[in-house]
Amino acid sequence: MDRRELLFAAALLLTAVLVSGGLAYAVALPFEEGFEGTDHGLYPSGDTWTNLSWGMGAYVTEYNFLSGSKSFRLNSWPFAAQMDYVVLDELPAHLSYEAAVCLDATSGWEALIGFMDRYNSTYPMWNFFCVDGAASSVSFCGEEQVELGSYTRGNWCTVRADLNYESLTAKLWVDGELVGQGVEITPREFYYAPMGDVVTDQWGVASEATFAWSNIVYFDDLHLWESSTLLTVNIDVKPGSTTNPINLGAEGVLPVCVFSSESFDATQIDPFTCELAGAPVALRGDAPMAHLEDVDGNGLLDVMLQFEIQELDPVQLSGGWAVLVGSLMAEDMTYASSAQGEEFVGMDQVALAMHGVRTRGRSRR
Ligand SMILES: [Ca+2]
Ligand SMILES: [Ca+2]
Ligand SMILES: [Ca+2]
Repeated sequence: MDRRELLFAAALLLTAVLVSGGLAYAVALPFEEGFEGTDHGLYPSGDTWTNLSWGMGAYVTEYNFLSGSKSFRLNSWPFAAQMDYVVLDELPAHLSYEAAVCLDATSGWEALIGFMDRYNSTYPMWNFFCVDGAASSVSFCGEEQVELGSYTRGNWCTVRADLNYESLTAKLWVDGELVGQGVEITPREFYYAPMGDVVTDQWGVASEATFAWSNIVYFDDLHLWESSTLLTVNIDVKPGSTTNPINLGAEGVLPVCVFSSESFDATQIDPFTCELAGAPVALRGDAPMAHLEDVDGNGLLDVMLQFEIQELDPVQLSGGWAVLVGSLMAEDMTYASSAQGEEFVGMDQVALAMHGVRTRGRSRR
């Protein structure tokens, strides 16, 4: 294809995009795209993808891929980025996205992954990754740019952001490794004078307009989903014991401490919602056996919960771990520490014993 044909094809595609512009369907979460359902050389099929800025082109290719046999290839002009996106039908308070990206070994310079929009002739992006072939680096741009690690052109790299729009922070991952926590992000919706009310619901991939003649980048295995709102908390089965032996044949209660931290207020736990290995908190009359106490002496009150040993499910403990699940009290949902969600989970290792009756003088310990 010579350049004139290419421009003509680009113009045709642009027309097609403009004509069908209002018809693009918003995608539901979870959204997964591996580009296997489109023939080589074509724009992704269906009404999912929309072109935002047209550079040299975007099409599904069989030349490079991470999974299956295809990926999405984007190529920009020096002054025209190639940007393509999907519209999300919802923006949950906890949203994660993941994408695999590969910069062409010789002609790949910069790939961008995240939320994008158009304002006149500019293309602002929010909460996006930048994979830079010239600088050999991966960074993330939320409220500011954060360097995350190195990258070598020609390799596939997987980036992931867990966005928490309540605390306005993100956890960031590169190739499955947690490389950033508490990174400040841009809100889901905000007011920006030149653009008015901005809703960051267009997520996609881009080949940045660099000064190189061609900037060829590949994307595969795109994934967006509503993140778990489960909080992970620190617990201690049998405070004071490090081995945490549980004699499943015994009567009585098993104490478990749930610790407070700077980001979690254990005093807001609803004991009636707590379960340890399937057992509810023991009752004394109608009251749950729970009390507040600063067990670790850090100045923050922790919660001591008592569970009936006979109610514990041996099967759930058989792996050597006791898992506690529960919820915070509903009226406390405005409390800052519960911003990540009302449910929590914690676990501790235990050593099981099954003695029915201990024979005096013949204890094995
Ligand atoms: Ca694929
Ligand atoms: Ca313990
Ligand atoms: Ca404490």
